[in-house]
Formats: sequence, structure tokens, C-alpha cells
Amino acid sequence: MEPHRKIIHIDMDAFYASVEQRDHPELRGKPVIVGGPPNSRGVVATCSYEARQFGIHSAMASSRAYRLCPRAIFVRPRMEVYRQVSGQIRAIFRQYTDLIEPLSLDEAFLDITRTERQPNSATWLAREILQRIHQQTGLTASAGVSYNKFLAKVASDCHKPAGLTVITPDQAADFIAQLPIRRFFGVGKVTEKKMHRLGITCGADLLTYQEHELVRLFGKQGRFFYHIARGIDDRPVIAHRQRKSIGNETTLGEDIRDRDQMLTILSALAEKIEARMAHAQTAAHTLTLKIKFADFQQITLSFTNASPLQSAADMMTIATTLLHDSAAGERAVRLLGLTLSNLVGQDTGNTDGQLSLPFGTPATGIDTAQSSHHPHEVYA
Ligand code: DCP
Ligand code: MG
Repeated sequence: MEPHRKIIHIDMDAFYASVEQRDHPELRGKPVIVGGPPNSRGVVATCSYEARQFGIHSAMASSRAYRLCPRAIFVRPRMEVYRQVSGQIRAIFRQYTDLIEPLSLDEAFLDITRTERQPNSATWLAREILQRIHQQTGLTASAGVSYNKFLAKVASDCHKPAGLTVITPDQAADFIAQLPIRRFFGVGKVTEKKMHRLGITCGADLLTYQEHELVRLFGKQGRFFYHIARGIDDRPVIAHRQRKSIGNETTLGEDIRDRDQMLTILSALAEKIEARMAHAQTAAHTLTLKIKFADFQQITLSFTNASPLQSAADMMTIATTLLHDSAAGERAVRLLGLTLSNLVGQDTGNTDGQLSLPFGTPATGIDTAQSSHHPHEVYA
């Protein structure tokens, strides 16, 4: 049998809302809703713990949230800030292990079974990680520690905010037995209803079913339910390669000297990079322009911007300056390339696609790129 793994699941507390309260002290202690405005078809991305007391939660229509708490303060999401914090917490995780599996901007599994950090107690390290997150971001997170992903994730949710929950192999059976069925991995609203109809409301009820019965009722997932009810979850923590840069280059059909023509080519490259950035849900601080001259001499020119670059237009503003600083034009050019590096808070996009959740309809919705120009926009 495989030796016990040490898995930590970290999840930021009321993530977007906490960032807003951190950056805008007047919002602290108040019901804050981050998402679309109430007079639209927007939805709540998340809300502060103060707002949760009114029954408000993620994915609820903003109009309904408003009815539940008219004095709640609605704030536009500032994705670039959340991405930046996400980058900070991932940098902290990397000090503990390479086996990091981010699930979203604010959440990740860490497998520290083979960490070289001392003391290598998972509980100790989890506490240290929470402290570092707080020191470096001013925000709180919660952690779950256990020997598999299912239990670590459920555990991190047990004592929010700023909680640390450990489930040891000895405790697992009792813990799972009392666990409400909706907290089981893979149980959404539909499955929960079906479970309830079958009289399954908690882990103990699930244990009374044979594996083949659960498979008959829930298909492949049934097998998984059978095993996690027994504390068995062998899913590995899968590290996603951290992308270091996103770039594109093109060798020209013939050598050119016309700078406008070069800018047209660079624009096309920037558009492609923009699409890839959007797909990777990232942004970057540094743009590098690569030029190969007709005589094969190659140069690169870089510029690092204080705020992250996201759009082709952002890139072109800088690329134009860099091109004009170079000898391109005076000398004929045979290849042009653009690369973005110093990427911020990447999301691996491997799971629930939270970022793609619509905050509103196109007419009323929030353009996240635009929100950077409206820091802390509070809706009237
Ligand atoms: N999010 C979103 N839409 C959702 C769910 C979440 O846009 N339907 C965003 C906003 C959250 C962030 O993702 O701040 C993290 O999601 P969590 O589920 O971890 O929720 P929170 O961190 O806000 O709260 P909690 O303290 O319960 O983790
Ligand atoms: Mg969270």
C-alpha cells in the first residue's frame, strides 16, 4: 500500500470581497457584494462574511441580493488585483513544494509528502503558509490537512475564516459518517436531491450501499462515492507547469524597411498573444520585441510596465515605442517577434472556470479590463 500522503488544501476567505475590504477600509465590517450591479441581470461573484449573514452567496442574482440586504455595498470586480494576489499566494506555495494544483485563483492543493521543509509536519507547514499569506497579502485563508484531496478540501471549509482543520486517518471514518451529502466531492444540487430521495443525507447513509448499487444509480461517479465514503481517494495532486512567457514571432516573406508595415505585422502578433493570454487567464508586466535584421543580426528590446498588460492595444503602445527606438527601418528586417513575460496570477483554467462566470449581460455587464480604470467603483 502507498504510504500516507500529506495533502494541504488552501482556500482564501471571501476572496474578492476581502481584497476590496483590504484596499478600501471604509468597506470593512460592512456587507460587501462583489459582482454585477443590482439593477442589472448581473450576479454575485462573492460577498463579505457580513453579507453572508443575510443569506447572500456566490452566483445569486444581484437583484435578489439587493432585496435581501438593501444597504449592502456593491463593488465591481477588479480581476487584475485578484490575479496579482493569486500570484503572490502561489509564490508562497512554491516555497513548500512543486506539487501544486491550483483549482482557481484563490484555491490550491499542495502535496507535501516529499517536501524538504523542516519540520515536515503538514499541520505545522499549513499554519506557516497561512501566516505567510496573511503577512504578505494582508488577507486570511483557511487550510485543510489530510491524506487525500477529498478530505483536505472538505477540511479547509470547516473552520472558515482563518481556520486550520486536520483530518487524520484515525478521525476520517467518524468525520465522513456525519458529513452532509452535499459536501461530498461531485455532489451538486441534482445529485443531492437524488441522494435525499434515496434516503442518503450523510456519509453514514452512503456506507449502507454496495458499490454496484451506487454504480447503477450514479454511473461512474457511483464508484467514486463508494470509495470516498470509505475515505479512499487516490487522485494525485497534479502540478500544472507554470508558464513563464507567452510569445509569437514571424519570419517575413521578404525583408522590409517600412515601419508601418512592421507595425501591422506586430499588431497581428499582439492579437494572437492577447487571445492566448485570455485563454490562460493571465496578464503580464514585460513585453519584449525581437528583431532579426536582414543580415541575421538579432536584437531584443524590453519594457516592463507597472500595471499588467492584457490587451493587444496595451502591447502595441509599448511595441511601437520599442520599434521606434530600434534601427528597424534604417535597416531591413527579416523577422519580428513579441513575447510577454513576468506573468501575473495565472489561472490554470483546469476546473470550474469561475472567471468566465458572467457578471452581467453584455449591455450591463462588467468588462474586467475596463474595471482597472475604475478602482473601487461603488454602484450608486
Ligand atoms: N467566484 C465567482 N463566482 C462563483 C464563485 C466564486 O466569481 N460562483 C469567485 C469569487 C470568489 C472566488 O471566486 O471570491 C473564490 O471562490 P470561493 O468559492 O473560494 O469563495 P470565497 O473565497 O469568496 O469565499 P469562501 O470564504 O467561502 O472561500
Ligand atoms: Mg475562497
